[in-house]
This record gives sequence, C-alpha cells and structure tokens, in this order.
Amino acid sequence: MQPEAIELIPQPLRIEPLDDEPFVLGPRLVVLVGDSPDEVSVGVLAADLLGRLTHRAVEVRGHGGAVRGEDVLVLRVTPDAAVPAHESTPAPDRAATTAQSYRLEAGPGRAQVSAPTTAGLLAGFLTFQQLLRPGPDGYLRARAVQVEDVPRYRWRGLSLDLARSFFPPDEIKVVISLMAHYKLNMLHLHLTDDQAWRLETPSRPRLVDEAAVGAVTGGRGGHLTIADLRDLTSYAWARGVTLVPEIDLPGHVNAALRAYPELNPSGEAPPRHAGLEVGFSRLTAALPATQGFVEDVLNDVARLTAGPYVHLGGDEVLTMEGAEYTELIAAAAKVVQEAGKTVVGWQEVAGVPLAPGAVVQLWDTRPDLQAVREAVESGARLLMSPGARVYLDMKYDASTELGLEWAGHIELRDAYDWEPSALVEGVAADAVIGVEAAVWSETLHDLDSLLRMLLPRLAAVAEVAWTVPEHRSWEGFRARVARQPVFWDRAGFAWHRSPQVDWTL
Ligand code: TNX
Repeated sequence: MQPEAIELIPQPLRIEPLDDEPFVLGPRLVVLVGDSPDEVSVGVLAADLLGRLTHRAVEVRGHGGAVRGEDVLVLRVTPDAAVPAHESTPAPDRAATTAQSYRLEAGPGRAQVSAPTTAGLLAGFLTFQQLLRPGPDGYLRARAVQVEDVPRYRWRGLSLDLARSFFPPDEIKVVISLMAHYKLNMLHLHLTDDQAWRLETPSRPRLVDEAAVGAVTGGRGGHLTIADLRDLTSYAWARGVTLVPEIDLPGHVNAALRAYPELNPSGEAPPRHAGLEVGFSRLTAALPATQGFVEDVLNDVARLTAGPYVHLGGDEVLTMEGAEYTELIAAAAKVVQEAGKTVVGWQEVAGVPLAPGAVVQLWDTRPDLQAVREAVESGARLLMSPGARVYLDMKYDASTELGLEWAGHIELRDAYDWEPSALVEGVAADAVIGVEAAVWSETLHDLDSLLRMLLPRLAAVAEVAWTVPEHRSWEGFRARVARQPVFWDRAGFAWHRSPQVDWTL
C-alpha cells in the first residue's frame, strides 16, 4: 500500500501500514495517561474529542488502569520516544522540533502515542484522530499502522487580521482547532491597524473606548478583553498553539492617532479610516507623547500574553525617512526585549539593528532583499510568508467572489508547490525558522468567508511547514487532500472546491 493511501495531512516522516486488525473504538474505549497536569490535559482533550466523534463519554484513567476487554488508547510522555530531527531542519531548531516529535502505533485492542513532550503527544493524538474512519460495524476505527514523525520547522503559523474586520473569540477558537488539526502551532494576531484597535490595553483605555468600533466598510467592529485573551491563550495552549500578538508600529496607526490626539503633530485626531489604502498614517519620533505610548502599549501586550514573542509590525510606512523609522523601530524593539520577549517584525525591519534571534517575516519577494540578507548575517531568523504563495486572502482565480489580487491568484498548487529555503537567494537554509500563512480581513467579514479562503489552502501550507522535502509531492498531496472534506463537512466548514483536485465526495 502506498503511504499516501492513508491520507494524513501533513504527511509524516515515516508511516508503515501493519498487516493486522484495526484498532476499533468500541463501546468500552478508555484513554490512559500519565499523571502530570500537562499529560492529564492532553488526556482530557483526547477523551473530549473522541467522545464527540463516538457520541459516548470516554473515560480517562492513569496508566495501568485498563480492564480486560477494553479498547485502550495509551498516551505516554517519555524521553525515549523522541524522533531525531531531520537533516533538512535548520540546525538551531533541531532540539525544538525533536521535542515536538511522536511515535504512534495502532493495532487490535490497543493504540499508543508516545512522545518526549506533551506538544509531541498532542501532535501524535491528532494524527491518530485523522486515521479514524467508520467501519462496517458502525464503529470508528484506525487501521493498524506505525508512525514516526517529527516536524521540519518549529514555527508553523497563521497570521489572522482582526483589525480590518473583527473575528470574535468563538470564531478564533474555530480557527485554532483547525490549525491544531493540521499541526500548525503559532497563531499571529494582527490586533491593530488604521481601521481599529482590537485589544484591551490597560495603560491606554481610550484605544478600545474610541477605536475598537471601527472596521473597513462592511466589516465588523469589536475587541478582545483581557479575559478573552486569557481564555484564548489557554484554549490555544491546550491545542499546542502559541499566540503571537502584533501591535503594528510605526505605520498602520490611524486608530491610535484617533484615540490619543497628542500623537499627531497637529494635536488633532484624524478622521476614522474605513477604506483599504495603506501607508499613510505614522507615529512621529519627535513628539513628546510618542515614546511613552510605545512603551505603555508594548509593555501591556508583553505582560498580557504568555508566549515568548511580540510582533511589532513595521510594515508599509510610506511617509517616513529611514532615520526616523530606524529610531522608532529600535525603541520599540528595546521595550519588547526588556520585557523578556523576542522581537518579530515584517521584513521592512530588516534594515534596523536588532538583537540576534529576532524574527524577520518575509512577505514580499519583489523588492531588493539585501537588507534581509544582512539581517540574517547579524543573527536574525526568517519566517517565510511569501504573498504570492501563502497570503490566503488572495483570490483562488478571477472568479473567486471575495479576496484581493495584489499578489496574484493563489490556487491550491501555488500554496503547496514551493520550497521555503529557496525563497531568498544568498540566505542559508539554517536561517529559516518556519512558514506562516496570512489572511487579511479587508474583504472577509464572517467565519464562512474566512474558512472558504483557508480551505483547502491552509492544509497545503501546513504540509510545507511540517513535512520534509523528500516526503512531499504535489501528486501525493492532491490525492490525500481529496478526502479532507470528511472533516470539513462534519464540522460545517465552508471550503473552496478547487478544480485541481478530484474530490472524492
Ligand atoms: C499587505 S503584508 C499588508 C497588509 C494588507 C495585505 C492584504 C503586510 C505586511 N501588509 O496591510 O492587509 O497586504 O493582502
């Protein structure tokens, strides 16, 4: 049997069908798990997801707690389970990817996932879940199989624009579960822009009081409270997803300029912006209010988020000279670093000296990339988000109703068939920290519109980020993705029926 016939996305490193009976999720199904709080949390999530699929309550017990005749899913954290990183994984990230590895074995009566960490355990459980198919007896089953798996890249992300049009927490949770299904582990939230400010920011209450209601024309207003952010953080964490908050500076700040008029040279608030133009708004380094504002909001965001990264934007400031831009980005980066976090910025920040380990997110491969090469030489890492491949707000083709076109049309194969380490000439493969899709909400004003742009392309990007080059191919992906509507339809997700795939449903 060809590995592709098992239809997992992303394709694992090694998968071996076994000549044995399947693991059947019968009426006496239990999950056995170790007793650390993190393991129990994976066990409870697994039991909850399996309970929803089987329409029965699934019990979680400690190791050794199974009774004869039960169907047992064992979840085990043990250092022995580590799968060594693949040689295509950048050297600085091999320990981190190994930590996300897992082994899975399924056969009659028993399935076991083992991993060196709970992140790996969760990834292995999600692979197990993808194996499940209804059997002739009506029970779900996983075919007998052995899997050894480790991601290629440590950073497998999605950037979601909450600023142009808001997505409320319940919809963000849908996106997080979809990410987890495809083993994406970083959710970047674009929280601020010209149209609105979307995060309660205690030091600057007027940001949400004055500037959270805005949106692009036809879009939705709203914002995340601190309680929402906490709830999303733990929902994401339980699914192996880390949140990366973005406060976009020193451009894309019209909402902030409205809330705090002293940030404007005129001292007057500008009008509300509900259009699509970019690049016109800016902070001003010489104003006395500016530095305090930058410190306050970045310190708040660093404090309110649990993850190690803060994204400070830095893109498309079209009305500022280089020296002022450098001054403002360097000041913002200093605040983030002193708060103990690692700086992420869009590729425009590459010209500014940043601490080694900073992450530069590449989005536009058209301009000269010399500054990016130099940043890498000074120790920056590159996060690959090429607009023409992974901007999932681009139309699939000319007939796509929603979406933009500035980076071209992106059909499924375009999102799949590219190699992250070959994107920037003259940059070592070791510089690439990972791959991140982005979806901007200028034209996407509800969950269905968003999902129809994400699916099926998000699955393609997830495989680019997870699967090593010699184990992935367009033909293999094309065959496996054809069965994914089983999951999407069960969840009620809208998706695009790409003509490049022979959908089997
Ligand atoms: C470019 S990517 C932008 C966003 C837009 C997006 C639309 C980047 C750093 N800036 O401001 O929303 O294109 O596709």
